[in-house]
Amino acid sequence: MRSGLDKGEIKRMPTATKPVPLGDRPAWKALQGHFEQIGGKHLRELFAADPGRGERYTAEADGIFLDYSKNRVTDETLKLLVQLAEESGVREKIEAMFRGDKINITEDRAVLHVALRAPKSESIVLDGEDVVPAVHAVLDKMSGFSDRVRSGAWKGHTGKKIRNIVNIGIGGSDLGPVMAYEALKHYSQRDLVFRFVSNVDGSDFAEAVQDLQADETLFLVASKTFTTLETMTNAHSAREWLLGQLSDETAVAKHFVAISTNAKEVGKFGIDTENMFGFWDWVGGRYSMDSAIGLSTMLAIGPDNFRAMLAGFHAMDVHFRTTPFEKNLPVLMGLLTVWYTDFFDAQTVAVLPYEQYLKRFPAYLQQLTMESNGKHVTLDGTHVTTQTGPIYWGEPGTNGQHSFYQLIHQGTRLIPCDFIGFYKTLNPLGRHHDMLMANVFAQAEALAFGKTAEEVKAEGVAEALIPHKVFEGNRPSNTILAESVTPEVLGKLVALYEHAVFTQGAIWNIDSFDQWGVELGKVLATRILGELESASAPDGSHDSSTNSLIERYRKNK
Ligand code: G6Q
Repeated sequence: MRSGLDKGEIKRMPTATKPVPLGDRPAWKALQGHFEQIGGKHLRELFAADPGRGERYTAEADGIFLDYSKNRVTDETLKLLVQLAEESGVREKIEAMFRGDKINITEDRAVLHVALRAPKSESIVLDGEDVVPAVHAVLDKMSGFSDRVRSGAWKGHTGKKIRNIVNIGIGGSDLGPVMAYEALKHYSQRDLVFRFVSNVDGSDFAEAVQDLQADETLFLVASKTFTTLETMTNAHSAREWLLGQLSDETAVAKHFVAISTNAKEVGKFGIDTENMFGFWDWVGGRYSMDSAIGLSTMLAIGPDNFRAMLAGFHAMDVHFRTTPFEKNLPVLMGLLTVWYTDFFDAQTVAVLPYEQYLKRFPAYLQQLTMESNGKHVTLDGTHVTTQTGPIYWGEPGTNGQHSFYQLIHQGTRLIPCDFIGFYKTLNPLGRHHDMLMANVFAQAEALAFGKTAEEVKAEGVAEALIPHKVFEGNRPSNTILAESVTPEVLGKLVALYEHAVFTQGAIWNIDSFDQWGVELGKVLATRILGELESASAPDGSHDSSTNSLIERYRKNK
């Protein structure tokens, strides 16, 4: 168990976490009535009734532009959603997070990823101590180390410079680093090779190192707890692989560094704590890519670019904290998700970046959103009365168009989409970028307005085919635009989603910062592992399906 609490005990419940039950809030009741009136309205009608809608339903923060006009909302909807946010204590909850209150109540922890990107001049006091100087001390240590590796001053055991960097971590200690590396590859030092190993499946490690030389390879073991089964298994295999080539225990010091909050376990593994980059229990795994967990990112893009990314995060933090809800990007996006999830019964949200560099962004967001808001009880332990976190998924455009967009356009489900595009490409190549962006705008337009039977008929389509060629439209989307994929813009985009997730969790009154749902499987796997490896037959104490699967595996392995 990760928390310092005894089983079942929740030390304190901040007053801001005890709002009126969601269904009893006046704004919620008003939204129910309002939904009856406008839920069936078509975006065609809404646009026809308000020609200025496309300009009006927009907001911008530090160069991140959001067009939310293609959502099934009116002024009244937006007013009621903002009222819902106020009644749900979103404002107080934002302040509680930034102040360092222990809002992750089931783990009795503060939630202070915003401190990771606070400028040196700020002060955030937690348990009587300003955490900002410690954050900057780690950043400075990371910068010094990154400079040495990037310049070749850091030598491996045989005196060679490091050419390969392998990050070993999983979940929050992997998805952010992978996503950021891919997103910012354009800025990366190209003579360094980066690999990421996460899965306990040995093929992941084997493929990652099969063409690498140990004496030119640096492993970053990234684990907040330094006890995670997958990561420790991979880290031990990495050590064996290294020693298999270098045959000298002292080589470990030159080829392994740790990123962790657990100095004791790091020491036990044999990594000099001098080569450890720390962070703190108030950084949740899925909110940790801008802590020392981002060391691979810094090694790839350099300290200055990393700091620019942090500045981007911080700019969005300030926007979130200070901007009225009506113009607040994360709040608006969070509220719209609640609107579709709870009133339209939408099950999923598609995130569709029209930018190849963001190809891992949807996978990253899956953890951020679903581990945060996939909860079935409220902060006081009672069962929620509405749906909570939707399923996030997506692929970069235009690839998705030739695959699953069919269902978004003509299927029976409502799938709100977030389109993400950029004014400028990092790789100008003929007409490519205009073509890419033409597709973003075209998809959002087609989803919203569709094509009527009359329009299809007017094209001379045979009667029998008309129903097949009709696009009902009325499928909502956001369009997010920014200059180009820079470290700063990436920071802003990630923080945008972090805070949108926060807003949703605040409305649902759930703990967006714990993850108890990952525990049961871990415990069962440990027990089953013993049964798979044991020479004697297992006692058959599982259900009949699990028993026979175990038996079949034992026979055939
Ligand atoms: C994230 C979760 C989880 C965590 C991994 C890795 O919020 O807590 O994804 O990041 O389980 O944990 P360690 O970093 O402790 O190895």
